Amino acid sequence: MLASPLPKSKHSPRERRSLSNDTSNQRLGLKSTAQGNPSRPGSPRAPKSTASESEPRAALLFQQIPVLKVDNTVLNQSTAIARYLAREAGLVGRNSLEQAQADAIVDTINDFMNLFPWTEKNPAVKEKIMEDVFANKIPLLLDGLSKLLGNQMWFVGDSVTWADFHWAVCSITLTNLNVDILHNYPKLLALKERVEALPKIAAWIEQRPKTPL
Ligand SMILES: N[C@@H](CCC(=O)N[C@@H](CS)C(=O)NCC(=O)O)C(=O)O
Repeated sequence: MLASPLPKSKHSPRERRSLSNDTSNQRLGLKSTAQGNPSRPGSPRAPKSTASESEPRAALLFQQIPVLKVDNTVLNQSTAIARYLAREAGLVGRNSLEQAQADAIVDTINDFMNLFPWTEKNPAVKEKIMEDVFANKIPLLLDGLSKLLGNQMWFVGDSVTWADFHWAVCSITLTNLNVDILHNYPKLLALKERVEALPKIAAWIEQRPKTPL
């Protein structure tokens, strides 16, 4: 991924990186979810990406981050990037329905995360919206996700998908904003911890650059 001197992201670089690294089931020590493994010729097992901390904003087609360079192709839109990486890694779901279920979870989480006033400049307005989102909106998300998960290990089917990864990442943002927010959702907390305990994810968390975000 490219980093550029733009305003702070709603997801930290570390969180975004956690979506885009070491995601294949094989590399995670899990059985493959069959769909999306790049067995076709010319399709890289893991996308080659190049990054530059000093890439100028003007070089970005839409002047937004994140972007992912795969060879000579530049992909924008974080969800499209995450879905591409998940597809390459076999983490999108075993069949078309599972893939739609995973997509729906990611889109739902994004809908709620987008309610936060990430770019609001006025502190008083920002605080008021934050309070409203935490009081009236986030409980809907957490209740729904908790019911959806039930007693399953993973959100979709019987193996991890990028929907679980997305939850693990976004739940960090939520708890950074409100440390108590998951206290009443032990199953969702346990899911986040399950993702973070996957051997390759745990290894990456250990070795990744330590940043303030
Ligand atoms: N829907 C896009 C949103 C991208 C976006 O808003 N990026 C922000 C940082 S989180 C940005 O680059 N803002 C700079 C600007 O718009 O000037 C995505 O998910 O990638």
